[in-house]
Amino acid sequence: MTSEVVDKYPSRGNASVRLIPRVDPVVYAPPPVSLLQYITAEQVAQYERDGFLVLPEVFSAEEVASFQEELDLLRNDATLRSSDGVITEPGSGDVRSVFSVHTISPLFQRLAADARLAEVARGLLDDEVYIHQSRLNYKPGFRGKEFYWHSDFETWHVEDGMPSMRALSMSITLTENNPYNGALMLMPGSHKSYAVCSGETPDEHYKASLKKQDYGVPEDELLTELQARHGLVGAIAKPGSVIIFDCNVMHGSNSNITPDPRSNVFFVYNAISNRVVEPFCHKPARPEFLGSRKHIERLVPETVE
Ligand code: 6CS
Ligand code: FE
Repeated sequence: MTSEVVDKYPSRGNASVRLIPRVDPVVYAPPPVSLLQYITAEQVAQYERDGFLVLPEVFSAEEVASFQEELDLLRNDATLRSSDGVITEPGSGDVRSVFSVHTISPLFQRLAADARLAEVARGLLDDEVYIHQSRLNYKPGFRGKEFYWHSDFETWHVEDGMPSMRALSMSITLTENNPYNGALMLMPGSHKSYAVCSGETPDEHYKASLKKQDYGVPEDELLTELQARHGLVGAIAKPGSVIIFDCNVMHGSNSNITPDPRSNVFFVYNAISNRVVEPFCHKPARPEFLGSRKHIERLVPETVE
């Protein structure tokens, strides 16, 4: 008898569309003293309450310049461009995302393990961590399209088989994130409710959803209810800042019609004890570049000299 993992957060299919309470903690242990060099106890409390936190200008101008150089190299890499892990914008050939940058770029591999990120993730999740997913989102000027409202966890649970809400994203801003060029928008506190979505997950859904997501998107009335309860905040930040956000916080970002790109690199830290199982939509698992499955290795945080 195979030990079926209990689906704590059913969504899509015949699940009924509503908000259900989160049954998992947000912060899994009080911050150890070693964490306080990166994040204060007050900031941990704010993260627990809101489901996200902006740490301003964590990385130096020199570090940001090296990330931006890598961002341009990857965008202009002709071989990479033809791979499945590179997604272009709907309606133009502009690069929208490059996935799995922690496996294709030594620089971003080192950044994912940087203690300023990995130690904080280990502390908040109170476990060893591995990278579930990484990506560069370019949000280019003029033609960078929106990322509609969603909970990352709903997709990672249903389509990747992530059992519990014991994961978080760190988005490092590589350009200005201002109110006009498509900064991340979040509903503070929404991470404590799970928005059950409607619809049947299409086969190979990711081939469409990474350009424009139509499934795993909450119904209008749930989004209206969540905004009424929690309001809406823009994560406005200078380059080199870190936006930490819980896997289940409701977020999205608008299209960018300004000349200024809004480019961020994202690392998704998942607790080793929360490694993915079979997808809860009972369809074939998504490819490795979207969700680590075959290569799950504990991250060893590195301090930069
Ligand atoms: O499907 C995913 O995993 C991706 N989709 C979105 C809109 N955010 C999380 C992740 O990058
Ligand atoms: Fe997302």
